[in-house]
Formats: sequence, structure tokens, C-alpha cells
Amino acid sequence: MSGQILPKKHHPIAPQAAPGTLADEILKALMFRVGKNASVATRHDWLDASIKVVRDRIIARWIDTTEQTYREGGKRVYYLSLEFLIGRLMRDAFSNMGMLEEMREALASLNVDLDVIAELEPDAALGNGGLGRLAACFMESMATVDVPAHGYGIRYVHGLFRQEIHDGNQVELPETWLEHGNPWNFERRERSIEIGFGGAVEALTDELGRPAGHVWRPQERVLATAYDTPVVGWRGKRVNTLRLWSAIPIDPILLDTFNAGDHIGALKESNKAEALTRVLYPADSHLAGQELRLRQEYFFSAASLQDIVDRHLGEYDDLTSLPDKAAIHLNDTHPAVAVAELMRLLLDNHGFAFEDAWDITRRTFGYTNHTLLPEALESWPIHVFEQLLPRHMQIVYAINAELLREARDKGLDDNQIRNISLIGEDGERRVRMGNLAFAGSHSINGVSALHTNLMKQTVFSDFHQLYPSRINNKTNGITQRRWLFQCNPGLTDLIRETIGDRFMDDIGALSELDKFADDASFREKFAAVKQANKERLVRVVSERMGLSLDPTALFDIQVKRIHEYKRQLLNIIEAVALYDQIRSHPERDWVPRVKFFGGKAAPSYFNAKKIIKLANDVGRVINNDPAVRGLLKIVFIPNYNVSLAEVMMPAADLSEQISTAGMEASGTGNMKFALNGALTIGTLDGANVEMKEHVGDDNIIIFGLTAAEVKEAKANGYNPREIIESSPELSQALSAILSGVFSHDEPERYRGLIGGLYEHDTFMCAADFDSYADAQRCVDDLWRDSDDWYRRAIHNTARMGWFSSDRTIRQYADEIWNVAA
Ligand code: GL9
Repeated sequence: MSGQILPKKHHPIAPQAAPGTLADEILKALMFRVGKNASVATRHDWLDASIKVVRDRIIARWIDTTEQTYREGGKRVYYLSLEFLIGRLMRDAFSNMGMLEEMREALASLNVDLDVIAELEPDAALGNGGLGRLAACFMESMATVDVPAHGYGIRYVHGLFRQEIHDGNQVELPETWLEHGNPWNFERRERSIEIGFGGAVEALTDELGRPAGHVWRPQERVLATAYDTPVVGWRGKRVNTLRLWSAIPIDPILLDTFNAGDHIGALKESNKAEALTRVLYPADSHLAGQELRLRQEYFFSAASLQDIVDRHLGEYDDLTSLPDKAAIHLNDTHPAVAVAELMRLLLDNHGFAFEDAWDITRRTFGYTNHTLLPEALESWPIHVFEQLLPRHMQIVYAINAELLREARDKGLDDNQIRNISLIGEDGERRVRMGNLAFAGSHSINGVSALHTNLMKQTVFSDFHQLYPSRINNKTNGITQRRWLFQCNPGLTDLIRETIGDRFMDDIGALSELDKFADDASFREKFAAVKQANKERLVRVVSERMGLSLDPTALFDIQVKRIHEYKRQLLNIIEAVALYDQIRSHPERDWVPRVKFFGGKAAPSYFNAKKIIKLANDVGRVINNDPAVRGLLKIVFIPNYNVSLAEVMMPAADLSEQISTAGMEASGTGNMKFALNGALTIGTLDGANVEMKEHVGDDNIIIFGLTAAEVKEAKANGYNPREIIESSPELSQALSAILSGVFSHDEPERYRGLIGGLYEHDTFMCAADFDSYADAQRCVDDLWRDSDDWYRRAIHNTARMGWFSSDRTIRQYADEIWNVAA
């Protein structure tokens, strides 16, 4: 190569823009903040420059909002959550700032396609599923309804794993959302807080030898550094802060060790500190259990509380007024240790007496329970908790003594007292985080009416007797900005044309759409939008999986975490039964269907992974069987995440919400589908119950046992084998799977998963099968009358406004936090 003259590289003419225009602003950002000329800019550079242009406007409002909040001195909300499942932010920011179309045009004038660069933004996947996504919707709604709020969580270097499907099996790969940096994050080095672990507690005495408090001398320390993300509400009204903590070592390198020649050993402490916030635990609705998880929980709770307390003391004299100025919310039990931490700060650092500290604490905290599944209820072995947090252990014992005294005074019996104790005594002694969160909060809420009632009857029945006014319901919601306006611009435009723009600020006005269900020309337009959204999904499937699908078929979708209680298995078994029927009765008028599945299994959840494999096995056989004539397709889409949800929700005709009644606390995917005009096939579980009340009995397909019937069946010695044997369709489908029709390479593959149903069937698949299959044939009948189908679909969209997270947040503000909204 040396000495050779390289040919001159050809550059296209760099695009120009008139001064003062948005396009000009983008070019300037590209030049001065990304350091690139338009002619050499990569697509990532354009993304970066575009984000910086909107970011500047957001920052200006952010500073205004912050100043205003300080000036007004009102109460603030602090939402503590180990998970925020945010997804992408650019479109959200453009849309909420009212500049989506303007940006699209400006970029187009520079030969850049907004939709293309938007695809490059990584999802912030700092959550597992519904619980984390709810926190993200809440952040956006709090900014929208003007609640001064901070979210607090962890800035994981690796969010939820990326899923690939190899030979039908889930393979987990690390997720690297920070690879290209993150333009939404502002590092706040000045907000670094020391967090301790381990060590010992010293009991102090005064000069007369009387007890004078405690000091905790931790053995290990790390720094929590804040990274702030601005969260902009609709129309850019308010910009709140999401503060995520990252762990950094106090001594990046141990100098003595380094100088002694042990260069690797010198980094040991530093590596340990950084490991703390490196990865999100991929556990959904079951216990992670490892000590690192408790470290994460304490780390972010303690950093957040220190931050809250410091902010309060910057404005007020002392912490007595904390409950009037701060509402701290515990999103599930993950931050429950914050209760003990606030007590520690009040007792040890600020000299409060126990009763006063306990009163302040209880008036400050609220707690949301998100699941009744026993395996998800967090508890820590006493020795693990004590070794890591010795002072907190003492405080938990002190709170417990007080709590149990109160319970005894109010006449609870021994068994009830055992149930509410903060320390579980069955087997190994454990600290029960749900009980700690309950005891330390003035409000405990469930996430749907059914779930709240079950909470009162089951996990927290004794607590409910002790404190009858504490448990309340706040049915979940979703933000219509992301889950309608942004993900479904076609439908949004159609609604605007039809009823005007008012619904964009007042979602209640969406109900004006209801009467258009009877308007044939509106139905046609509604159907055309759905069709276009289905075509978009067909393109995605074709690009990612090389599969071609018929966009006129009924699109039947079940996307969510893979969990036995959610019963993807019931859906797959029904597909097998349908396959059998199609082959046995080719003469019948079958409705063409595509059944989509998507979702991740916790890496250690054996049966969930088997279910993924089964869906893929069944799909391979059915999709390739010429006897099916394309009437049924089964598609498992890999790596379901927020961005994929934004494509799938608008494309669904039928939404599968088929959990065993009593087990899904609420669900929120159910709401996203219905808002986008899908009909739901579902059990009377979680928020499905309230959706039925809102959309009307004719516009939702309900099947299966109710929660009360499930309980009764189990109490009366439920016998799945008997049910299976009395249902020819079900027995046939199960036998086919068991005999290896879908697993020739390993005929025994499903012996455990399917064979087990005859003996246990914990999730009542057999009990609900016939009812589910009948409901599916009912769906086919509805689909055949297309006019009637779209009438129902329109009623769904028109009547789902109540499920906006704005409504949910207003209820929290009013009934739990006591802040103006
Ligand atoms: C969950 C419930 O299972 C859902 O029914 C509920 O809608 C959400 C939000 O309230 O919370 N609880 C829970 O642990 N998860 C939920 O989705 N799991 C995950 O987030 C994976």
C-alpha cells in the first residue's frame, strides 16, 4: 500500500438548511455537539444530534419546573422502584414536546428518515415486565398531571437479557444499552452518597453509663452516584426527574496493594463495587434470593433516602415535617428496607425517640403489592440480613416488638400474631419484606379490584384485621401517549378526524367515538388502520424471521413473560386441538388465524423454557403441514420487549389474557391491546374484570373458572385426570404432544410438562380447556361477521379511556400521597 495514491473518496453534497430553522439546528448539533459534518455523519450521529435538539428544550423546562417546585414548597412524591422498563425515549420526547411532525420534516429535508434513526435507539430495559413498565407509565403520567415527583432506581449497565431462539430454545445474551453512551443521562458526580455494608453496631452510653444511641460502623463502603433523566409530560407541561444510582468504588485502586506488585488484587474492591449495579436480576414474580440482590435493594434505597432527607433539610429545619413534604412510595417490596433505613436515620443520626421516628416513618411511606404468588414474597434469612445490615436487623426487631404488642392489645390470637410478625419462624428464620413494608406504611394498595380483595382475604388478612383502613385499591393504567398516540399514529389520526382533538388532553372524551361503531364508513376506516398495522407486523416478522404471513388472517396474540400461571400452555394445547380439527374436518369453513407468542422466561425457570420450546416445536410442525393449507400459523417472535410491543399491540385482533383466575394481579398488556381495538379473550382475573365492566359484556369474550371457583375446586380435591379423560379434544391434543408428534427427535421431551398435568395441573389448564376452546370457536363466529367484529373493536377503543395511568396517578395523588394533581 505504501506510496500508492488513494483514490479521492466521493462525498455527496452536504445538505444545507436555512438559518434559524429546525433543520439548521440539527446540523449545528451535529457539527458542534457530535463533531460531525453532515456528509460523513452515520445514522447514529443523526440520532444523537436529533436527541440533543429536543433535549435542549426539555432541559429548559426541567430547570423551570425544578425552580417552581422549590418556590411553591409543596409536597413531593418519591417513587422507589428497582425496575423502570422505559423502552425508547426519543419519539416520546418529540411527541410530548409537540414536535414530532416538525422533526420528521426537518430530518426529511436533510435526507434522513426519522423512523429509520428511531430504530437505532436502544430500549432502556431496566425492568422485567409489567411491574417495571407500570413504573415507566407512572413517571410519564406524574409529569403529565403535574405531580412533582422523582423516580429512584438503579442504572444497570446490563438491562434485561436479549433473547434469541436457537433450535426452538431460549438463549440469553447480555444486553448492552449503554454501548453508544446515553444522551438522556446527566451524571451528577456532586450527588455521590456513601453507602455502607456489614461491620458492627456500637451501643453508645453517656458519661453516667446510660444508653445513648447506636452507631453503625460498616465494614465496606461504596459510592452511589446519581444519573438523572428528565421525564417530560404531555405538551411539555412539567419535567420530572428519574434519578438512577450507579455504584462506584471509593478507592478505585488499592495503592498499597498496587505498589506491592499485585496489580490485579489492587482492583478487587473496585470490581466488587461496580458489580453491584452491573446487572438487573431477570426474575419475575419469583424470588432471586442471592445476597447481591439484597445489596442492590439496600444500595438504592439508602442512597435515595439520604437524598430525600438532604433535600428536606435544605429547605426545612428538621425531619418532623417530612410526612407533610414527602410521600415515599415503595413499588413492591424490593425497596422495603427503606423503612428500616429511614428509622435508622431518624434514630441514630437525628436523635428522634422511637415512637416519634415510627410515626414519621409510617406517615411517609406507602406500599403497592403487585402479586399474591407465594414464591414472589421476598424474605431474607436472618443471618444474611444481619451480616449485611446489622443495625437494620436491630431496628426490625424493635419495630416487630412494637407491632406485636399492638396486635396482642387488639386481641389477635397467636396464629395471627405469627402471620404478621416481621420474622418468619417456619424453618429457617427470615425477615419478611412484605410485612415490613406493610407495617411501615399508612397505605397499602393492590393493583386491581379483584387483587385488592384477595389481598384482604389471603396474604394480608391478619394485617387487614389489625389495620382495617390501610388496604385500598388502585387499578393499574397505561399511558395513552405511548400506547396509542405514538405506537398507533394511524388510529390516532382517525380518531382526531372523527371526534376532534379533545381526547388528546382529556382521555374521557374518547367515549365520543362510541357512537361511530354504528357508522359503516367509520368502521371501514377503522378496519383499514388495523389492516395497515397488521401489515407493519408482517414486515417485521418477515425481516426478523423470514416467515411470510397473511395479513388478512385473524391475528391472535399472547405476549408477556412466560409463566405457568399466565397459561401460554393452555393456548398452545388449544392450538394443537385446533390443528387436529382442521385436519379431521377439512370441509369446514375455518377462520384463518395466526397465533403469535412472545416473551422471555426467567433463565432458571425450567418449565417456562419448556413452554417456549413447545411453542416452537408445535409451530414448526403446523406451519409446514400442507394439510393445514395455511389456515393456522404459530409464530414465536424472539426478544419481546417494549419496542416490539409498540408494533404488536396495534396489530392485534384478539388479545389473550388467560391466566388462572386469582393469579394475575392486574395485567397491563390487556389494557394496551383493548385500547388499540383488539377484542380480549380472557378469564375473570386481574383487571380483566374491570375491563369487562367498561367495554361491556358483548365486547369481550370471557371463559373459565372464576377465582372463587378455582379455590373451591382445589378445596374439593380437583382431579385433572378425570377431566382430561372426559374431554376427547383435550385428551387427543395431550396424547399427540406426549407421543412425540411435535418432537420426533426426542419423543419424551414433554413427558414432564404435559404428563404432569394429569396429576397436578396447579394452574387448572384441564379445568378450563373446554370452556376456552368453546370461546375460541365463538371468536371465529364473531370474526366471520366482519361488520360486527369491528363494531365491537371500536367499542373497546372508545371505552378504554378509564384505564389511562393519568386516572391511576390522580387516585394515588388524592387518596394516598395527599398531593395536588
Ligand atoms: C406484576 C403482576 O404480575 C401484574 O399482574 C401487574 O399488572 C404488574 C403491575 O402491577 O405487576 N407483578 C410482578 O411481579 N410482575 C408483574 O407484572 N412481574 C414482572 O414485572 C415481570
